[in-house]
Amino acid sequence: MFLSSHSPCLFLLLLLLFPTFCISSMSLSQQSSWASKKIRMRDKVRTMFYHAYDNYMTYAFPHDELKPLTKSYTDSLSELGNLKLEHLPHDYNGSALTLIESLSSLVIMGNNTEFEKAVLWLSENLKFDVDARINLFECNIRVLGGLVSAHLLASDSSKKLFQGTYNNQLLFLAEDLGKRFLPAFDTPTGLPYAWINLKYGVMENETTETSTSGCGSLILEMGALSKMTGDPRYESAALRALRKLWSMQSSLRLFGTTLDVETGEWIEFSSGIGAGVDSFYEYLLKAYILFGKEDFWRMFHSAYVAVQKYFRHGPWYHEADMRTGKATYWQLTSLQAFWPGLQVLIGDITAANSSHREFFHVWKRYGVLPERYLLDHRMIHPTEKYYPLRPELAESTFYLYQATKDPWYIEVGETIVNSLNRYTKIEGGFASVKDVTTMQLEDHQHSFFLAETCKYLYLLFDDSFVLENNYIFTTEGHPLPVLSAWHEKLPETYIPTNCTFMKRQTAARRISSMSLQVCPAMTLNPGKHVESACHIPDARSDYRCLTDEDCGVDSTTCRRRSCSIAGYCGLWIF
Ligand code: DMJ
Repeated sequence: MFLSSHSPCLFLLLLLLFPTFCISSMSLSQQSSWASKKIRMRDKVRTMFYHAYDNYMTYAFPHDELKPLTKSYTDSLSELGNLKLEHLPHDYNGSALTLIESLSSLVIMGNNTEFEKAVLWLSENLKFDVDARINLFECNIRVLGGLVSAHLLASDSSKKLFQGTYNNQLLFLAEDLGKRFLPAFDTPTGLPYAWINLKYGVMENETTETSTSGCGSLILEMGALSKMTGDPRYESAALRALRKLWSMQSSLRLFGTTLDVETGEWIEFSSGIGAGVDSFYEYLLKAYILFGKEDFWRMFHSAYVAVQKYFRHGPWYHEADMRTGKATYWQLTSLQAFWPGLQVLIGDITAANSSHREFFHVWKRYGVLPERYLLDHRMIHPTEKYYPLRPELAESTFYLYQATKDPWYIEVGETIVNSLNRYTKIEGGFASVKDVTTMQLEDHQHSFFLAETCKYLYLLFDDSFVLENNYIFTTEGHPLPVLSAWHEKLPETYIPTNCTFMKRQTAARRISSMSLQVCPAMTLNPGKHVESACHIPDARSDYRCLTDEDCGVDSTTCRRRSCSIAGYCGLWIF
């Protein structure tokens, strides 16, 4: 972590000053060669990001997404519907989606000038009072999440992202959008419609079917919007939907995949941790980290135990019927690859590592991850052979590297980067893969390639952004800071720095409390004293343990860590 943002020379100097820094078994020359590899790889990812971004800006902006093969654009996202910019010509149909999605990545890559330019453009041109039918879930994670996160970054005076003055323009946009979401929740159950017209609300004869993620993954963005505006309606609506969904769990504590928002009945009883459900689990844990409400932890705890019990088969996760717990589909889907990253956040490193290895195996076998792989037949699903530049494997690789500092994950990242450049990079940007068996391409560069795929790869090789602050990433990869003002548990003393400190000799060096959370004591020097509002370090410096007594208190949640069966300190729930 320390090496990533510093040159090898600085590293050598630090070693001279603080010999105990060299705690790993790696030799000096190995350490410095890893450090320079990380810098090289970071630069490679930056080049990838700008290749995607510049081509989008040239051929697609201000439309939604780039079509890199034909160097044109698309506004008709099947998942997102269309947003319009009112002042533009009548036939214009875009929302500059990829620009919104790129905001936080621009900040992470240190491009403040482009960030400011983008914010100013959006504040002058983006309007939501348009006759457009949008998907609530997608619009929430991509547009609302992108705006909320960028607002928090822009208004963080310590970051000095703006040359001029920032007047909360993004917050006003976010609030306008949030208000337009509210009619979707006006159902007998409180479960929101999946689709809503931004100008007219819920359309006549609108479908009443939605997904578990569609109802259960709104709380981070809408909760943050309420905290920032002081208007409780967004958080209340998201919370009411989540609670209703929660009440619909089976006696086995499982959930289905699709449901009816008017009746509150399940439609699809089979589910897993992939499509239609994934971010529901993710948001239970992340809402706990962001808001510190004990209830979120309890929900996550119970849901996680059920997932491990009924879906897990060794390193794989199949689907099961929520009523019986019986396995339904033995399939690995590319969306499931986010799960190891989530497991890292609770300290379940061993399980995370073993699943991650299997996903990486499949990646290596095909060059990228096929959308669906049939575990029972050991073959790709005949109609889902595509890879739309998804981020999930890169995301988990980033988390696992944070937790273990095992250079193997750097190699995994390098393989991912090389495959993306080899198979998907073309002159006009990065193209999705239509068929991973032939590597035939498809004319689509999804916005999440810039919001997530490039971002997580960049953070894997250069984590200076998370070192300085404590962020939780939304399901679309937009960072939200963990603030005591929004948090039920964090003490006031957490406010000024939002960081923990490691005392080294006389100088205190800032380290991220996220890194402590995901990486129990591992990045610390043995024998050094760690101070934070509530953090108590683990007894052993190698983040292993024999009993709970060896584990300290987590700095972000102030919760006691316990010792897993595999001997890791973490926010274990068993
Ligand atoms: C992203 O839009 C989000 O991560 C979502 O939760 C599911 N996955 C896609 C990208 O694969």
